Amino acid sequence: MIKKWWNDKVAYQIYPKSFCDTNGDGIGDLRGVISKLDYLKDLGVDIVWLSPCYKSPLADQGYDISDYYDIDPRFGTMEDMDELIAEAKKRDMYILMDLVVNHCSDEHEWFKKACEDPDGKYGKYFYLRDKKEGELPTNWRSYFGGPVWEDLPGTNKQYLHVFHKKQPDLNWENQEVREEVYKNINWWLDKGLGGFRIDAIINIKKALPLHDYEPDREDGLSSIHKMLEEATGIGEFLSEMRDRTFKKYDAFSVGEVFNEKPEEIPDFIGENGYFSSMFDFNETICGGSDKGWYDCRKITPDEYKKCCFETQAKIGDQGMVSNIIENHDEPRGVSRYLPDGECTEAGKKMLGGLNFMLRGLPFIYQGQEIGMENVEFQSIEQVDDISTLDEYKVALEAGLSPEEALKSVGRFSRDNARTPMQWTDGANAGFTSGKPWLEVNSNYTRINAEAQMKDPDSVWNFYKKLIALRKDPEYKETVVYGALKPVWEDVHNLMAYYRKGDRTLLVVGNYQKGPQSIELSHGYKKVLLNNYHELSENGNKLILQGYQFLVLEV
Ligand code: TEU
Ligand code: CA
Repeated sequence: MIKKWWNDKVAYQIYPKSFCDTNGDGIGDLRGVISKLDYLKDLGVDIVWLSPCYKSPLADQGYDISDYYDIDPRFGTMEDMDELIAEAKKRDMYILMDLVVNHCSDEHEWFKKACEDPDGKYGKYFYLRDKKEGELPTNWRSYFGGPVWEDLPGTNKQYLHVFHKKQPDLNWENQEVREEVYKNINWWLDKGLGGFRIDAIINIKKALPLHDYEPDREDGLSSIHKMLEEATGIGEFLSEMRDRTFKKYDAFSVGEVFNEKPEEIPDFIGENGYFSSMFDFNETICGGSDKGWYDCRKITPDEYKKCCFETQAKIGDQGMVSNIIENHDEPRGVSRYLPDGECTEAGKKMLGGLNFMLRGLPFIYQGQEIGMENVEFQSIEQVDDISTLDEYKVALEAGLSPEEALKSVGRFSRDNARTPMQWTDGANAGFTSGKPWLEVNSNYTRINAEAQMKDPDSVWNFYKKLIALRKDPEYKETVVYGALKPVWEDVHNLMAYYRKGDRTLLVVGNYQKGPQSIELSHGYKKVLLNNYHELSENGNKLILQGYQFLVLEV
């Protein structure tokens, strides 16, 4: 495989609104990110992905952009952004921005011009259809609930929005739209970005002509996924974008790609793939339900293992997947993937280690490095996330009581990952001197970065060791490029795999509270990582304690 500059790097996702507030307005900002670059460097982070901070009404927390060439004043100024890029560069770090181009904001000038003249140039930037009383152009359900068609203000037309109604879909079939996107990407790359995370990109290709699908709920609507499964030809857009932008700058691009087919992997992330990488969402999809979050279930350790190994087998050495346990759209990984009541320090380190040591690029989401956990919502009033509020309604309509609905939907709420970063045990966890835009998780006195940086046995220090191992000259070739080979796959609550390069490493996690032993017929050479202080052995048998995690050179 041709080696790329980003292969051996470690990435970190920042959700700016909840990361660090420096002007007391309760909203995280770019100056806050700049102030924490040394914290990230100390941890060992190389690449920083910023969730959107462009001008936006924040209807979907910035994933609804009203000016792709400017920073929203809530987050700071373009000068702050330029300073952040420069300060990162001084530290050999790279900044990725979020490329959100399936849709823009309904407050973008393009959309305003489309309302003024729906038959003119900018009307063609969107999907518009003549309004017909009592019927919709298509019966698709928005990701955020309800139909995907909304009246175009001041006209007799309707416009398509697969997400929120304040996020009108851009018409990628229109070459002029694509040119606008490429121009913006290159403008940002010329400013020194390391690349982009590519938002919701599978949605840009609609199955044409637009048509209805079999309704799958009482509301008579059908999931967008039915349309996406039928859409063909996205490769034309993605290869054009690659050739017109990323490739020219050797930029890193990581796609938010769902339900790609195995035969498409080389096209997506191969040597000349549309993107450098794409995220593994297999674990997040497992246990899901078309009915809604209320009907989703927590997956078991054996399912978690199966999902990880399925992705690894699908990708093989065709490219580099990006591995996560959480992000700004998902609940906290340690609350989701560790059995209820067993969200322990040892478990958090084991989960982090098992994911981190997989083949691919590790992405740490802000707070994951200190083991931040889900929120215990007491009332729906505490919830900000539009997706959660919609899913709560779906749960009530399905007959759950308000308490049951909040509890069942709260487990999967995106707000679990959007509560402010917990820096200290001081007021507002050191996130802001003002009133935080979203309540701080009340467990910040127990879980915060300041305390963990001082504690050699903390989750934070364990992540620091994981990152150091990835960069260790003796082992980095194996950790970065080594083949992954599952072992003891059928053993219950045990996740173990070899990484085989110029060295051979055995990564093993005892994914349960009770002990279990493994037998190493050839023994081992060295313990490289252990989330316990000791390792009990009996000949070639290793007796693993609850949630014990090891990396052994064998
Ligand atoms: O998410 C795309 C996506 O697949 C969402 O529908 C996701 O499944 C949903 O957030 C779950 O509730 C991207 C961004 O990551 C997300 O934050 C945005 O809301 C969305 O696109 C629209 O830009
Ligand atoms: Ca602020």
